[in-house]
Amino acid sequence: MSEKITSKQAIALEDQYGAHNYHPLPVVLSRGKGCRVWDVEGKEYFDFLSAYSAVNQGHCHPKIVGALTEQAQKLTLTSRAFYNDALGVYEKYITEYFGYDKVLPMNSGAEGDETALKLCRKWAYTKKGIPENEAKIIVCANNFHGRTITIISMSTDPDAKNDFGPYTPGFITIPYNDLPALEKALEDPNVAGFLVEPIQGEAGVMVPDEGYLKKAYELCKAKNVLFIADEVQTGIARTGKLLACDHEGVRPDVLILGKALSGGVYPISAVLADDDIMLTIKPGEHGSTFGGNPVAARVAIAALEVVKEEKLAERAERLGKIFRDEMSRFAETSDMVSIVRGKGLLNAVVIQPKNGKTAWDVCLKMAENGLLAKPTHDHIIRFAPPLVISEEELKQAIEIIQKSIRLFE
Ligand code: IF1
Repeated sequence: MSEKITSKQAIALEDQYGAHNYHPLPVVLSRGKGCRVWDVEGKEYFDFLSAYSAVNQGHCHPKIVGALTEQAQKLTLTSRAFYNDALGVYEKYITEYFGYDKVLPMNSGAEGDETALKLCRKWAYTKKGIPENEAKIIVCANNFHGRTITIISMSTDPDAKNDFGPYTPGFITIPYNDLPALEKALEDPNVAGFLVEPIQGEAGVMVPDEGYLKKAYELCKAKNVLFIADEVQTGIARTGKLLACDHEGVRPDVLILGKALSGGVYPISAVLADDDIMLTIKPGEHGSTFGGNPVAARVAIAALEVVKEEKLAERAERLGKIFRDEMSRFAETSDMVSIVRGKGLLNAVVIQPKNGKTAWDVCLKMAENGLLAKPTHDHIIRFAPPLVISEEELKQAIEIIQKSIRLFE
């Protein structure tokens, strides 16, 4: 039964019956199409969050939703105790698409990261010869890889981490975008992997120096250490290439994907690697009830096809330049916007509080004016529209952003 409720009622229900682990903008959405969403009162917005880059292909893409509904009427879940007629087709498709021998299907991004960590440890003991329980994985300060106990054990964010201990050992934290620190950490012979976001999303869209990923990859190779890329947020055309690592011609040893792998219609994640790594995990050693289910398989194929058919990487590259150009020009005459940065259509604007007004107030004002975005770390606003946005729509959206900021100046 879907009774019609007002925004006020919907917010009150979530507040009373839902855990208070989020603080959303006071907007209640009930419909989406392409780069736009509508609230329950019918007000229209540009969506500049894209569900944290899960709806790169646009809301409710007909081809992806079609794949979902068609498969959902035939067979939804078998578990991996049996074969199904969609999984192998998907596995062939995605491994050829990204150029790896094998894929391991999971559901959430966090599960993808967990899978990659387990895979790295398994490889460390069975291939690299690291003594049992001694393997270490290098991670970066200000990372975001999800919410599980092990993942928050790698975190340096007190909100994500505090009061959730004890933590999983086995991680070495180094600063992001710091090659000497990586080189030094790699001197430890028990290091098995280096886990990195090609652009740090939650940290505020931190783009590393040009050449960082390539050099980091080479340093890892020289020490027989796995280069593990978390492309859950940066992957699948968001940054102007299929993968953010493609900007530097780096092919990760282990690749983690999530979010847009389903175009936002279903939780789907995947870990890709070649046989010498992936086949270290044997039957019974890892898995998931839902991972690799037939609906996910059909949805992911459709979502990846859309990325190619609609040339979303090229669009993100071209439109991202327009966004940064326009916003950088605006920043020259604005006291509130200090920095504009990003790649493709993953961008952020750093806001200097003005007259007590912060990034949160700017986001509220933008919502009022018909554009949704979310602040991160009080002073940064991430701008990441669905990649199907047109140039004309992007320009309209930029106007809303600039007009909203001007109102505080
Ligand atoms: C939340 C940010 C985005 C991710 C990377 C793994 C995961 C994520 C690089 C885990 C998830 C999300 C989750 C969301 C907020 C969020 C986020 F603000 F924290 F940084 F996207 F921008 N690796 N990122 O970014 O994927 O298990 O959630 O499917 O509310 O926690 P998941």
